[in-house]
Amino acid sequence: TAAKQALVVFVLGGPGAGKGTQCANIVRDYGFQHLSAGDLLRAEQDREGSEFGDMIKSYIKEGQIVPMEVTVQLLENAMTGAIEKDGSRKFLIDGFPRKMDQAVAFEEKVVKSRFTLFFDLAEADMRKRLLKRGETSGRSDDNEESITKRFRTFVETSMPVVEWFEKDGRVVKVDARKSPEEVYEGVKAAFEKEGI
Ligand code: UP5
Ligand code: MG
Repeated sequence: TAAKQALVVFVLGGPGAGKGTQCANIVRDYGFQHLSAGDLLRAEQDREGSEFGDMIKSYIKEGQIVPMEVTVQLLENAMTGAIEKDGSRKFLIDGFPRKMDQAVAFEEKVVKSRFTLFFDLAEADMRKRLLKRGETSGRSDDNEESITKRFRTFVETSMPVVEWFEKDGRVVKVDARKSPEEVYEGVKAAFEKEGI
């Protein structure tokens, strides 16, 4: 597919680590397209006539990873759409891959990522951010019970993906504890290190 020629950076980190917030900065300054797997799944969940709506809804509330066929297809469609529409070739893929099978399938079927930008933050801080956002976000998974489940999935299922990329020398970690502006300084340093 056309996506084979794309430059892909995976953006990972625990729930609420600040992936979406920092992706907006990168889009503004580096001309990347931002594709959030979670946003694509939430849009598919709400799309009239989707055969996956109910399934996605329950996976998200339970903090589980939606079967990869669905997510990989949504991402591939979004990439090809953007490439056809305006010739985009640089993509930030936010919140994906978060399970080993997705990582392997995407890199085999779609394109190999250049590197993974990883936002490092302690669970207590992530929880605080998510509960605060939950006051207004309307997200079905921004509540104590779902947050706890999301953390468990992150540790058990998603961290192994990061460790696997790390063994391959393709992870750059950014300290996500400070203010958004300070965290972004770390992001810029990471992009510089990667020659982007
Ligand atoms: N905030 C941000 N930066 C801050 C800072 N430096 N200091 C203080 N506050 C900061 O930020 C979270 C909140 O913190 C915001 O209120 C922000 O203002 C503040 P945000 O940038 O939104 O963090 P992010 O890491 O994007 O958090 P998000 O909740 O989106 O992460 P998740 O990874 O949990 O959510 P996602 O949407 O990626 O996935 C949701 C669910 O979809 C998953 O649990 C799963 O069920 C499903 N999913 C799949 O099944 N498969 C996939 O491949 C992907 C998702
Ligand atoms: Mg997000």
